Amino acid sequence: MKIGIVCYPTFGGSGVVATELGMALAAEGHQVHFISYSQPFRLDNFSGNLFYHEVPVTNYPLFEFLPYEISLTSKLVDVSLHHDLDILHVHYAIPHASAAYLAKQILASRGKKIPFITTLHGTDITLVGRDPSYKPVIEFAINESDCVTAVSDSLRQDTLNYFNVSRNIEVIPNFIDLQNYARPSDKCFKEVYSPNGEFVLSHISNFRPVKRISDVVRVFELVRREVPAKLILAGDGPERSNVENLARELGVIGDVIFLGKTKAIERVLCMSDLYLMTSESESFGLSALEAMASYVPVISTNTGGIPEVNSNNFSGFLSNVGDVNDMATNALKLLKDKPLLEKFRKQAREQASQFDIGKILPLYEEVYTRATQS
Ligand code: GMT
Repeated sequence: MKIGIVCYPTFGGSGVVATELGMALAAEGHQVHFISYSQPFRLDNFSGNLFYHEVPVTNYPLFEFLPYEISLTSKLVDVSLHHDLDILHVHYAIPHASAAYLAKQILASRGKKIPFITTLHGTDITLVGRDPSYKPVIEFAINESDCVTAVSDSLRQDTLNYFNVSRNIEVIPNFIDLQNYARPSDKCFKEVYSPNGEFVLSHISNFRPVKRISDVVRVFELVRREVPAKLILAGDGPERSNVENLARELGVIGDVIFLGKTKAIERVLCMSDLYLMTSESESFGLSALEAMASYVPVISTNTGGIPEVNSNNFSGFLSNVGDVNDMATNALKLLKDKPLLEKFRKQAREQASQFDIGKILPLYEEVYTRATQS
């Protein structure tokens, strides 16, 4: 099949999932065309059936805001026609679903029929999409999609609650390629950050308020009162300086390592003993799944789709949003009991294996087949 995949190229779960999906589809023999405004950061595979088309957003002195959606639509029309695509798969509804809808109409006027799949990822529904300045367009584009998927049942429910959606939403969970995540070993170079064998706790995100990273630091401070520990924070974003200030105020800055944006996610997880996810809202929590695949138990909140990923008292523990005392108690329960930590490490990996790409890829292929045949 010839598949056009639209995604945001930046650091963020939706772009990661779209890119990994595209690369896996290409490995299965499909021809995959990525369409994005810059090269997706995880797109590092070369193969004869992988292509990348950049959306050039042209500026003009008249424009105060760049017309990204129009440029994207034109690129979708162009690539669909010239590469004779069978299907478009857009990740993140805003504005990708509405651009795909318009491209589909334009292509129909030129005699080419092409269905489009919309995958909802989270903030496109729970934060941004609900805003009245986007809602009517997003609602319409969801209803007009040939197939709609959501990355968790929680996100499916949120979509039905917030929007007037008349069509079926299928849940296809996010995935990881288990073989890319290794069991912690000497090759992790853990001693670089933990020279005296301190426990390593980690968190990876885009440092947006929804992640509540100050809670990560508060949990860490409570843990470090009782056991020697280091905290690795990977990523960057609007909350970074608040988080640094809090770490200074709490007197833990010397044990917190700010890595900034990094592609070396596997390396960070490889040296981690526990992963912290303190989000206020999370449709899935891809980084928690990546941690579990790396044998790292997850101490998380119980919001949104996280309970569908992190199994309480098995792959980690779940607490109410903001309950840093409970999260610290759970972390210490594992860190103070070596056999229990080891048991949870194995269970985390076992839980992650349910989301291996080998199980999820056929679900997307089945959706594509159905959409192109109807
Ligand atoms: O979490 C973010 O801030 C990034 C966002 C995105 O659009 O890339 O992540 C969303 O999609 C991920 C992939 O499906 C999910 O794992 C995240 O849970 C979801 N984020 C939220 O719902 C806040």
